[in-house]
Amino acid sequence: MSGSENNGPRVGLIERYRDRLPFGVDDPVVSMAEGSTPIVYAPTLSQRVGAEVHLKLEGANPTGSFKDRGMTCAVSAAVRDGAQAVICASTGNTAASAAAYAGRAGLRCAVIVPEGKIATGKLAQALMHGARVIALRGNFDEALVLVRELVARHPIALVNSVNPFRIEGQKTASFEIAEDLGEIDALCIPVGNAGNVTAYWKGFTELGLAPRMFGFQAAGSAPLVNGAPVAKPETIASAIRIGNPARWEEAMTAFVGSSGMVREVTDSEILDAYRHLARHEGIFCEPSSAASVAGLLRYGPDGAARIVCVLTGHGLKDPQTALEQAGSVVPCEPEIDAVEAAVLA
Ligand code: AN7
Repeated sequence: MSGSENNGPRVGLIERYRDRLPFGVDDPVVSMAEGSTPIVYAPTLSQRVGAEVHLKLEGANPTGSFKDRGMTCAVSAAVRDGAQAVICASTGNTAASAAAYAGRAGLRCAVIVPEGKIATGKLAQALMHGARVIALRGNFDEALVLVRELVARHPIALVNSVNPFRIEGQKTASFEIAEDLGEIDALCIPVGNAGNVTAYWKGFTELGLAPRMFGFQAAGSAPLVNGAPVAKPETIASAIRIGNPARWEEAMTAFVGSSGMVREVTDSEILDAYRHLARHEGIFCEPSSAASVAGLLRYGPDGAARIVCVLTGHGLKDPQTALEQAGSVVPCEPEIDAVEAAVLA
């Protein structure tokens, strides 16, 4: 049989894993063929840390982040339940994903984001997909408290990761890792609101697997590391600028239950990993995603031989940070001597 055989269009994760998700065959499915993302071997990282390191490219999802895994489930369930509107608080990616899936489902969508603190691409996405974008003069944690109050007053479906369907969808990333690589020893993952590490651990647990969960928070926003909420979280990694994670207990269960760890990485370590991935692995992720690799580089594999780092979002989400971190362009007159000098300099 040839490898070019046509197996039909790629399916989304609800269809792929329906037997392990809370959806029946007749339930409505709002999908854009999310999931089934690449796992790419990382030669330079493997060499640097002395272990086999793979990268799970969640930026390859339809809206450019892992949030689509949870959102296909949360929005499909909202449609099944007859919801007319969805809402979330967000540092950006949840907003972009909710807006896209709600648009596709014909639902209204509102997103509450911290004013001036979300990456440009994410803002553009939420607006383009037709969400009502509310810029809160406050941080993510305040936004989450307010949307929870709002949904208690109005029949609007909350699609933050406090929604159990989000966790169900996101756990499928563990299934994919197990199918593609077999058993792994450790998973390195950035931690913000702590939904994703909760979901990965649930997925591995359902498979009877227990890789060590190595979670990483930005040093200025590290409540789980400190053991106390952070009132004014700060970090260049705006996606994980979160001071009071909603899935606090579940995340700690994952770290303890897997003999893992939750540790911090500085902004400069995050940016070093971000640039290394782009330059030497050919992979452009957003700064928050690079926290997984920054943590591995700082703390080492700790005995793990085969490791997956989750790269949660695409680098194009945040062109501003990229341009600040990269070299500058070379201006040039349209003449061969000038071009030659510019190219060979
Ligand atoms: C790229 O979009 O919280 O620990 O509101 O966008 O499950 O919160 C985003 C989080 C990691 C952390 N990497 O995941 C939001 C939001 C990226 C992210 C995280 C986020 P969680």
